[in-house]
Amino acid sequence: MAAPTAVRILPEIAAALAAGAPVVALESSVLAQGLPIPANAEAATRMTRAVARERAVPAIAAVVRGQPTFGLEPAELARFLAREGVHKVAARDLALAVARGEDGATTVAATLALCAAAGISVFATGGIGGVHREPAFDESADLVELARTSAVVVCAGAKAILDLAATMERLDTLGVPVVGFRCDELPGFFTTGTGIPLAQRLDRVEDVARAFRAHRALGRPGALLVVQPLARDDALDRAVVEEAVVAAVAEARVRGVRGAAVTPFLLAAVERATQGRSLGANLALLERNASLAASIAVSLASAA
Ligand code: PSU
Ligand code: MN
Repeated sequence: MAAPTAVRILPEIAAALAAGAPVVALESSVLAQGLPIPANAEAATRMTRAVARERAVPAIAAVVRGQPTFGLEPAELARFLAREGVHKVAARDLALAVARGEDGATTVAATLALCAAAGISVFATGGIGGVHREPAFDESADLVELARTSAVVVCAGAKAILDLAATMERLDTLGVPVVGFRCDELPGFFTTGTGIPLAQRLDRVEDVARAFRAHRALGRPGALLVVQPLARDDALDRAVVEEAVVAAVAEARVRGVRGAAVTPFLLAAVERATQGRSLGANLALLERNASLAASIAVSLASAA
């Protein structure tokens, strides 16, 4: 499918899209805001390699000096990893980042918007944004973009810093199907489980591909959200994470952290409270999700 000229797509990715070959979109906000230096470079390497290992083409989304982009040149990636002057770009910020010629790292919401523009239908991330614990009216724009972008999105659930039950209810209302890949309950991002049951479970990549084809054939506007837990060895204890999150939310309240700064602040606070163990889990789940997304993209491409 011909890509609109508004999005710059690196040749390897454009060729794959034109040939109907598997492509996996990756977001850049997790690299420029979600993870510290140098773990962010490790995340980029592990995610892109995981996609390539499954024989799909990785496509990192970003706004590069005002240009919406899939695929970063090495020097551009280095700039984003160094994160100086790189803004966090959510859906609402896209047009302004372009108009201002900024470097922008795209969140799940903004990456989904670019996926729709470029015709990319599989996307891997760590954990989606959702309904915050407080204030509860702080809801990530990820949710509404998931409701309006037809794509398979692979994640480890919503980020543990959120109100997960409320986030699931919002996904329900928005008509976003949440499918457990080899799991029956919502994974807790850093933890394998949350006790929140899922209505749907699939155990095979081909079944996910089939479900997405049905979803698309029905003309459903939104995403198919595929959630998978990290491996037990990489997961953190639920009580440890919960305690860290409660402390992080309290600290954010005291410091008056608001808006787009909330999620990066809470992730960094949880990392400190778990002596960096949440960081190891975050890297592991990013790689695992990239790998599953790539297999789904391969399956979709082979049956096309
Ligand atoms: N997943 C991670 N780390 C992150 C994020 C996701 O493991 O930093 C980012 C994503 O880009 C997601 C964003 O879209 O956090 C949500 O931010 P907000 O709550 O402001 O919408
Ligand atoms: Mn918010």
